[in-house]
Amino acid sequence: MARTEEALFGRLRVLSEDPVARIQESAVHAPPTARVAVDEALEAMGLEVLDPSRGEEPGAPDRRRDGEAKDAGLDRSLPRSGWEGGIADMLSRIHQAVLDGNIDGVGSLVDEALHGGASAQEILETSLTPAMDVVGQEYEEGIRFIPEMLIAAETMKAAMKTLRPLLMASGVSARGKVVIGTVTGDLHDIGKNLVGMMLEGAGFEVIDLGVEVAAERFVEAVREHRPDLLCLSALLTTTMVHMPEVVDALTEAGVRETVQVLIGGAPIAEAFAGEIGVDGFAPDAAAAVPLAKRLVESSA
Ligand code: B12
Repeated sequence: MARTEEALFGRLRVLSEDPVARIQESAVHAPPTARVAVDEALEAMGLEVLDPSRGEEPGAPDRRRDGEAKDAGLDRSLPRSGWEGGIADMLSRIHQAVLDGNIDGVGSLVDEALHGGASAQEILETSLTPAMDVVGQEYEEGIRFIPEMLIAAETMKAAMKTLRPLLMASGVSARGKVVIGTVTGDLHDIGKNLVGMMLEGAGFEVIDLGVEVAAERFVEAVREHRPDLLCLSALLTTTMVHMPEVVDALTEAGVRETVQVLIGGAPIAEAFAGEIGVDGFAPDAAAAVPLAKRLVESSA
């Protein structure tokens, strides 16, 4: 793929040059605070974010993080002030933190809510999960774009760091277990990661096998983890053909009936899912969440 080849999705421009995808923001009119947060989420995924409106080149110093974030009042070392509005207000602030992508702030909000008397389950069910539903819905409606969805998913994950042990201790089980991976020969993982994050955000326990996962490895993981759902991703027309191999391997191993199989990726269409006998296809991460919920509920 040539260095000049560009793909525009949402408000991001991906400059696809091996070995790392370089993402360049197109002219986004977002405030500095939102830009810093989005950039951080993308960089956490190993992507270099460049802003052409500032003439940024690969390797240039990060002026936004050092300068504008402080100018915009985003000095993350400052403690957040408390509030007096009671549990309902705390829960609503956590909900809002996910919508705002407040990755750094959400942990202390969750801590304060727990100290204020909210239960982990209440925070999950009243604040976090509904916020992710809104994020998915807004993505479908074209109000949010991939970066905002990523950052909301990261915020949810940050909140779950505190909540997960409490939920496990209190016996609240995850919505279901998911094993996810990109099929053999395929290195693309941005979309797969996004699907994994959104499913995690929706309350699933997600086991990510990574990229270039061979059919036998998927079978092993199904035997080992006994997931409710197996998610397969492929971004190349040359690798989507490995999806039926996974289905065949599951059948041969006698575990096909124990798991719902959901597939996705840019070259995949609904008809292909029907042809290869999987249980579902979703075109994007937002659509994957309700489908995953339906599949898991229907098999319970
Ligand atoms: C970034 C990128 C890369 C990066 C990957 C970095 C990474 N860590 O992922 C790098 C530079 C490594 C790369 C390499 C290659 N790439 Co590339 N790449 C892209 C690019 C530009 C963006 C993909 C992306 O991340 N999109 C953003 C994410 C969010 O979207 P997504 O992946 O589609 O995922 C969404 C949905 O598809 C869905 N989804 C995805 N997986 C799953 C799974 C489930 C279960 C569900 C339900 C849904 C789901 O939900 C996701 C989120 O909403 C695309 C072009 C494009 N517009 O797609 C080309 C593209 C996919 N690459 C292409 C090619 C040809 C290659 C190379 C073969 C180039 C080469 N000659 O070396 C290599 C292959 C390497 C390999 N063995 O895999 C072609 C594929 C053509 C084809 N149809 O086969 C594309 C389409 C470019 C093009 N126009 O030709 N690539």
